[in-house]
Amino acid sequence: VDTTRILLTGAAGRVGTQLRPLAAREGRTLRLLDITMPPAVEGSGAEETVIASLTDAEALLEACRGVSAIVHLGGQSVESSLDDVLDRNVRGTLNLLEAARLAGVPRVVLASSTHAVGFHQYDGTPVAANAPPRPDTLYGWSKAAIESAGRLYHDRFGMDIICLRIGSWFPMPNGMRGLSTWLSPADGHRLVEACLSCREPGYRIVWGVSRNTRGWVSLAEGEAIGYHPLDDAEQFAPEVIGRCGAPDPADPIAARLGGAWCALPLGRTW
Ligand code: 15L
Repeated sequence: VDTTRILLTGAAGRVGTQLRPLAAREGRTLRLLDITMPPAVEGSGAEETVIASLTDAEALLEACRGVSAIVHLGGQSVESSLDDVLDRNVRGTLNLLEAARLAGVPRVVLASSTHAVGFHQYDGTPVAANAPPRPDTLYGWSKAAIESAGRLYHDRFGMDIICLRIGSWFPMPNGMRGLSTWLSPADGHRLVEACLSCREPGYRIVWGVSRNTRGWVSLAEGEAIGYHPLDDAEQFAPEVIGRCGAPDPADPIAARLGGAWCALPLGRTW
């Protein structure tokens, strides 16, 4: 599978910036797309930069030309107004998928989120990667919409589309919930490489989490495409529990995959 030129949207964002040096390799060019200039990052490899918005169909088509795959991280990454999530996530992703189709890009990896399924509850059985949408916010709903936009482009045009239900991609787990939802940057990179290099994935949804002792979700779907996570948030448990206190088993919100997001005011801007 050709991975020599990859378009990375949202390249100036937190996750994009972490991914760039990890995804650098001999013979590969990352084409970075964002609305702001991505920062210089030590260890990054061959890169091209496109400053463009996901609302600019013409610029997206140009950006898609000559790439073998797209890793789509761009858009709104937390709860916001309906207009924001519609423009940045729903329209933005549809614009990108259409540009990919027109340019003949065969594979698109879409960043979805736990918040597309945030109301699911862990009951001791790992939650499947294709559990039906149960969004916890307008943001989560827009991620569910992105997943089904990918399905549309797969079913209509045969494009390979892999949706990643990313947990918490941070250098360290962000609080108690993070002990279950953490995706280490190294595992995030492993996941992206598996998505880029697996053969004939078709349409699929995969969890983006590490091999967490307190994990809630199924790793089987990721293993099926060659994603074998190596990190475990448990190494941070003493520090996190010391800081946040022991989990309350009776807390109805804590058992939901989306955690506190299940109780956020809808459409709240940060
Ligand atoms: C997300 O979807 C967000 O993009 C990210 O900022 C985190 O909040 C993450 O979920 C999470 O649930 O930890």
